[in-house]
Amino acid sequence: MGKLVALTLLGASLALIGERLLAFRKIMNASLDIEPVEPQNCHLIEGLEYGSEDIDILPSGLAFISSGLKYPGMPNFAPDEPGKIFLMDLNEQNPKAQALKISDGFDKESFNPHGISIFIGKDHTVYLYVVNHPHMKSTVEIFKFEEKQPSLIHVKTIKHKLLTSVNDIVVLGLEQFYATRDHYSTNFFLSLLEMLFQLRWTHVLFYSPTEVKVVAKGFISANGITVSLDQKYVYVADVAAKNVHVMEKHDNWDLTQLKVIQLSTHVDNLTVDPATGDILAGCHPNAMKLLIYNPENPPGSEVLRIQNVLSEQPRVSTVYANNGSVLQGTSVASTYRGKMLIGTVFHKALCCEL
Ligand SMILES: [Ca+2]
Ligand SMILES: [Ca+2]
Repeated sequence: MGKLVALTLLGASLALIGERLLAFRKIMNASLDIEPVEPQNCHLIEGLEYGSEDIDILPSGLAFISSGLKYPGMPNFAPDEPGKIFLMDLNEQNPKAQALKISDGFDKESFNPHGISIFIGKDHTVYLYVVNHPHMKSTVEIFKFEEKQPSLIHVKTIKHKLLTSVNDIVVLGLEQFYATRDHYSTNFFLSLLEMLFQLRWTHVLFYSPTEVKVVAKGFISANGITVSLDQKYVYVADVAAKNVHVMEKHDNWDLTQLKVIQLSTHVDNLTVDPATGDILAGCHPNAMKLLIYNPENPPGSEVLRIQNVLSEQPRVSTVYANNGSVLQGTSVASTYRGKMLIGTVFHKALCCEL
């Protein structure tokens, strides 16, 4: 009798896992064809061969790019190379990417940069905040940007027990930021189960030296985060739920959800077009191909523009789409004066005219 029960339970578990795997393939858009969309004059950026996961651009047109992310389950073609931050001047006719020198006293060997966010101080000092995963932990590194001899001076490492599995940040004060957590479990296989069963266990955190708190919950995998031009609204991408949450920011830093913009693609990092306030979303149209990487059939790329974010019916349009023949695994797109810089998790970066 015991064996019968065990067999029944085993059969039921296998059936459940089988059903979940089929559902998961569907959720991950495993067999999706991509209609190409290409703006004018796109060219690949030299020097950014191993990813350009997140991009943030100064009002002057200088772009910071995080490169070389090592992330469990994702391909990485330079596993022994430390990550870097690159700089590009988008005012140049043919902008090139240059790796920024980082000051001594910071462990560059274990640098594993992920989401980034610029903060400009009252005295116009430029700071770059970087989500770092040294030895697969999560910290937030604060760097001061020296423009004359372009370099990053390491200012501080922020660690906190709640700063776990951090994906992206948006900085709104000298040491005040929102951070997304992309997995609840720190074990890779358990975190895959979270995705498989679509568990809404991740959140957005507010960090300051005096207060650290969860300000929004219920995401399957909270990923990119950014703020509206007037800093009244915070936009959060849930990569596994394929949507963007529009949240209202309150004086005590709490967030309340205004709406969810449902998409049909896996949304990674978000930026805001400084000219229009539109959201630009770097997306993974067929995320299954990211997890099971095959160079013969690589993951594609997609960039969406979301206009009239606060209106009843925001307008969503595709500004870039490629099946992976040019660009694989888009994670971000950021604009400056008619130029769009598109970054990827582990592949190259592309600059296009809009
Ligand atoms: Ca970011
Ligand atoms: Ca991300």
